[in-house]
Amino acid sequence: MALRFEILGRFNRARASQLTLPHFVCQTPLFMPVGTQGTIKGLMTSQLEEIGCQIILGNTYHLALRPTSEVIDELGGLHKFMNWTRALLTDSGGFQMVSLLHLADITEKGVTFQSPVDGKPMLLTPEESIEIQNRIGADIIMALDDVVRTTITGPRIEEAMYRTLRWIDRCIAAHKRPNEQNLFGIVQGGLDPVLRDICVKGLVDRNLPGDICVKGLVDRNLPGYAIGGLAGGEDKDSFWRVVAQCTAALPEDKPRYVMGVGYPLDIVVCSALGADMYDCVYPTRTARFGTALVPEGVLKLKHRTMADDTRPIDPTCTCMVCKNYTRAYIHCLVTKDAMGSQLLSYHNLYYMMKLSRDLHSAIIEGQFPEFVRSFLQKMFPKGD
Ligand code: PRF
Ligand code: ZN
Repeated sequence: MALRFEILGRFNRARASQLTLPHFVCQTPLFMPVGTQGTIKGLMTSQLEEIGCQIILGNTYHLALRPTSEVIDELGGLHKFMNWTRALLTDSGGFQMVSLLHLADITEKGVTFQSPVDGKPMLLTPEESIEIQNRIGADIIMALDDVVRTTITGPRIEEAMYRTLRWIDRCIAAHKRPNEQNLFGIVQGGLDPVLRDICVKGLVDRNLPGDICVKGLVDRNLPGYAIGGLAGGEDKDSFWRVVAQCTAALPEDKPRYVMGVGYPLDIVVCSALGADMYDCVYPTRTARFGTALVPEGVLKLKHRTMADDTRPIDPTCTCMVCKNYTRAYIHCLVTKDAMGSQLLSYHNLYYMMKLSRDLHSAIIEGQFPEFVRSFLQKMFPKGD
């Protein structure tokens, strides 16, 4: 196994851990910024280090189209290609195809889609997704899963959950680098507690191939688990209920990753429920639309009241942007110059990394309830 997961502190169900990956030692709870094309839009890797990013995401689907996994492999892997020495995680590609290309079609073989490059039909199988991810070389790779919207109902949800379980076996069999890369399984099952339960149990039963497994002595289970299929428009109550159910059923000694979650409030709640890792385009995407994340919620830099505001984005923030620039300056740049979204992305990721660090230390220091109370108080001062 290419991972060590040590729990350093707990508060009820919340955990703070040290996650040792081949390229970096990470502290959880942890937000992972998303870089689709081998970059976090607008930021250099040296800035990501400065911000405190520990692990970032790449997408198999985007990287496989351009520059292609063969090119990345030839150039020495994604770490070298993008000049990033810390940890990387790649998503398997199916979710991106289904969410971006509505033409994607899922069969038992895999996900079929029309290539955006030349319009030809292409098929991504579980084996191919893993082969590509083995070539890209990230520290954590994700199983190909069958993702359906949580807002649909009917037999399709059950079909997708069982298919995800069948595909994990094909992913495990195809994985050629289990000592260098960690394959995470993904829990599906929509909002149905029975389906979620079957999926968690099914994944926990899966073993990586290896030497004779003496029960209790050699751990051949998957190195980590993700909770998928959420953050797609379901109500918060259902979302938190599924996360609570899955975290309660997943093994204590493995990292738990809630996919596609990136609102600060959701990260705080999911961490209280025992989740450890998160990813989302939200902080960087919202930055490109002129929105900054602040303890009170969000600050819209496009708003005309910003035009002569000489304060930093967040007077309590210690980031490079808040130390050096005014709201008035960013207001002036936003939508007119790329520098506007770069400065906002920098601040927003700094905010997410500080939130991760604060959660980690609050749990370790036994101050988690106080931290949550103060976080909620700032975000909802009227108590609503
Ligand atoms: N599966 C995969 N990637 C994902 C998700 C998922 O369910 C989500 C949740 N909607 C975000 N990214 N493979
Ligand atoms: Zn700042």
